[in-house]
Amino acid sequence: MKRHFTKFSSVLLSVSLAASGLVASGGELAEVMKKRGLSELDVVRAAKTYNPSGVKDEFVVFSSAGQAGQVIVYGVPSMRILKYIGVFTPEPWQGYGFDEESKKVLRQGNIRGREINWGDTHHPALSEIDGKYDGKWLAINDKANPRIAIIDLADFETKQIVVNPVFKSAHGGAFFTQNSDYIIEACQYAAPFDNNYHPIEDYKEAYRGGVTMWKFDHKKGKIQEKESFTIEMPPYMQDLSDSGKGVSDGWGFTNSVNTEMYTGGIEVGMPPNEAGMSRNDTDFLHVYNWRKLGELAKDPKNVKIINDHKVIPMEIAVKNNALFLIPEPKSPHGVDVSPDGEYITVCGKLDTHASVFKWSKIKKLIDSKEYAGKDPYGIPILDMKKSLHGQAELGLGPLHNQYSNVDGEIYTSLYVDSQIVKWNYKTLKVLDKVNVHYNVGHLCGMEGKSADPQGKYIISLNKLAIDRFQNVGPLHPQNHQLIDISGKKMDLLVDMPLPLGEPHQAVAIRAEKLHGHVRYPMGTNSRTDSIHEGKTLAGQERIERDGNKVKIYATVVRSHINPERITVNKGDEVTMYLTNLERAQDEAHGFTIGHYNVHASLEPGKTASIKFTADIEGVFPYYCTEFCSALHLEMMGYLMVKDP
Ligand code: CUK
Ligand code: CUA
Repeated sequence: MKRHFTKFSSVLLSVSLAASGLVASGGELAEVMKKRGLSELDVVRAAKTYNPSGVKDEFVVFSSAGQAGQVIVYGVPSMRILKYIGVFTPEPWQGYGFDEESKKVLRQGNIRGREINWGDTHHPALSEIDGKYDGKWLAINDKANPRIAIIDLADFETKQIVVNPVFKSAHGGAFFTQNSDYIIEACQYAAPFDNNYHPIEDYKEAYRGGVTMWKFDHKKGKIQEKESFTIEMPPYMQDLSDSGKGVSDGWGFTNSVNTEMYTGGIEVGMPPNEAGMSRNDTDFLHVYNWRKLGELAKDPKNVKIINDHKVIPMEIAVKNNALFLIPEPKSPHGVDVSPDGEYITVCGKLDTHASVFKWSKIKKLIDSKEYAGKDPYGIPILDMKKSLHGQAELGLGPLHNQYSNVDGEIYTSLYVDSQIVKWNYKTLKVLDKVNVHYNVGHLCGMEGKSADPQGKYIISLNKLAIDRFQNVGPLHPQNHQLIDISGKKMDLLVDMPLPLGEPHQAVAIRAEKLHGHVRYPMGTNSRTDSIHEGKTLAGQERIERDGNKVKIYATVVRSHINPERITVNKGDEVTMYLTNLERAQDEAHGFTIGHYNVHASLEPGKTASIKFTADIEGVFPYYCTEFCSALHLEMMGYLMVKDP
């Protein structure tokens, strides 16, 4: 049953409490309000976010977990955390990094033979069809080690990690194109595309930026590395990006930060001690025709192969009228394309204005080859004024934008002012501002960057929490604040501490679009979605030995682990396949053997395996790690390791 408290009403409250067997009078509510020091407005706000037991949320948010390298899932409006998803960092609850199947996924993220056990996640993105979220796949980038991970929203597990073969860092991803043909990942800090040493003095010649277009197979949910390509760009520190949609479908837009090409200490071609990276009043918005470039990349004549990866040189992109620059206010953060694809809003954090570019104006300049000049690399520059629809003065430190279901309505975060501003990108009028606590980075609308924004709420992803929560030491949780945008004035409803890394960006989807499974087909390897070679049914449990290799085919079901005794010789290489025979919803078991640093989470139907060398002698209890039934503690056995 869904209950809506739109207005404080003691009559309604006492009726519904009476229905649950509790009796509350208006007097009791007044007493609680008095005791807790709540105003009537507080109670209304609480009622707008409160979910009675069993009631679910209207929206689901996928938030980056920053330096934790994970994804955080929570519901709106309740702001209840539902899950952490292991992505670039091992996560023991899910067995992620502790069973063999997930280790294989994590190892896809090895770079030049090195295992990397963390990530700096920034921008999650939901897969799209016609620019609308379809609830199938989630992609997220790692800025520190330029990688993209793909999470399957059928089971909320990470299925693939790809390493960018030419970038050395990547901040401007992940962004799906409107039919999920590609995922955009822009480089950040320019570096040589090859893996060799090049002195910083060679910055202009040997260092490069760019945008990688990862080819995405939407059906399989897999990035196709061989069909992906990178568009070479000058060493301008390309940054946040967005894909065109609707009228601008086929094009991509990427900001840049350091068109001065300042390199710190030694400034290339410039006298030292200048203001460095923000000396110029403008940086460049990169505009590129990824669809055309994707066609060009199929012909070997048009690409350089670097680290086994296709790179389209700048000259080729320019020659084919597929790469342009437009001056934009310096040090920009977000570039956000409107739901219809016609307006492109850029916020430069050192400028108080938001700049709204108009696609039809840009397209006209491109089609008529009307250029204002060329950059040092020969890329045509389009006139800023002629590309602009207009600018709006918003406040200090505008960063990112989200859209709502009202035509022309846009919401922008103001980092320095610690505010969210609501304005209209067509009329360029500011409509409302609300204070947030404190220093907002990204903001998250409900499907707020899709072709079909839902309105209703904005979440402010604040960089600082300062005094909002209980002091838990010098490292504070971050603060996500839920704002009701359904009225004329914005109303800040509630704070939620986010205690797992810095959630740079979050994306929200209508909950009804998600169709998570509750069980796997029996014997499934969840990381590959195929039947596991170690699938074991009841009665098939066995121990096989081949020399010093021991394979155990085991089952788990309430309330036994079968087999219950395993004896091996010291030095044996042990692989244990575990199949959860349960079909009941939520009947997960876990499995571990003490001292061997292994753990598997076994959801109904899943087969996972653990592998180790039995190099220490002794008796090691193994047991189920999920409290699964009244006989949970009895779900155990012994691994006996003897010196032969
Ligand atoms: S972001 Cu990642 S550091 Cu997306 Cu605003 Cu600034
Ligand atoms: Cu199975 Cu506890």
